[in-house]
Amino acid sequence: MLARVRLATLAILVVTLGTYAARAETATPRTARPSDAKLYIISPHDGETVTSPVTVRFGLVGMGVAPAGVASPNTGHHHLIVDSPTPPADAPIPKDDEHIHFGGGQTETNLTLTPGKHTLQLVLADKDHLMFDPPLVSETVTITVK
Ligand SMILES: [Cu+2]
Repeated sequence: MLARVRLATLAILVVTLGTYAARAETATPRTARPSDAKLYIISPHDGETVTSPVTVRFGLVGMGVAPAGVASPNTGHHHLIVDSPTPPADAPIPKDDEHIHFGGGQTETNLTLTPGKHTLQLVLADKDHLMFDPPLVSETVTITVK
């Protein structure tokens, strides 16, 4: 009886390990980053009422900015997420109106927004547009455009 239980446990373990190995092979490796790095939106502030176009300034501490495609330790480029949830960490950041890449190494932008409420969040990603490990994201800022 005990032997049968052990065999069943072993079978589950083998299946689990096999699944894990398959997943590890297909996942794109993410770049490690300094644990004390911090990403934040300098302006506008959360709750602020602004006029369009709004200047968004990107704040980064403990890491540097490099253009996309450039391999340099502890650097990345900014992504501004507009009116969209934080993108998943297991795929490159999408490139569309809600996920703006600053592959040139820019640290601010002038954003044209429609009147009403909008959310802004920064994500720093590596040269291949992949989030770091662990992800480096800012707090989400909610603004109102007049
Ligand atoms: Cu990018």
